[in-house]
Formats: sequence, structure tokens, C-alpha cells
Amino acid sequence: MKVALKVAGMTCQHCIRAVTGAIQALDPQAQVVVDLAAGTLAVQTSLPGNQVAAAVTAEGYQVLG
Ligand SMILES: [Cu+2]
Repeated sequence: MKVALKVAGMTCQHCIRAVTGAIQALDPQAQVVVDLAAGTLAVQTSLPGNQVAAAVTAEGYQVLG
């Protein structure tokens, strides 16, 4: 399934790695695309959206929707 989230606080390559790593810790097959300028996260994953959001939140970023 595809999960798309708007996320506040992602500003650099470190943020991309942190968010990607947190999601891939739960689903190693997940494909994560971050658009820093737009503040969006698109994930192709078997995880439900709320688990993706929880992983992002746990890294210190704010999920806006
Ligand atoms: Cu960063």
C-alpha cells in the first residue's frame, strides 16, 4: 500500500536517513521517498499508515496529516 504523509521538521539528508531508517526497521522492503521542499513523505510499504506515522513521530518529527 502507499502511505503519503505531510511531515514537519524534515530539513536535510540526516532527516531523510532517520525517517527512512525508522520505517525500514519495521518494514525492510519499504520504499521511502522524502520531498524536503514540500515536506512530504511517500512510502510504499506493507505497514498500515498509523504505524508509519508512529515511526516518524518517534524520530522527533511532527506528522501533520
Ligand atoms: Cu535533518
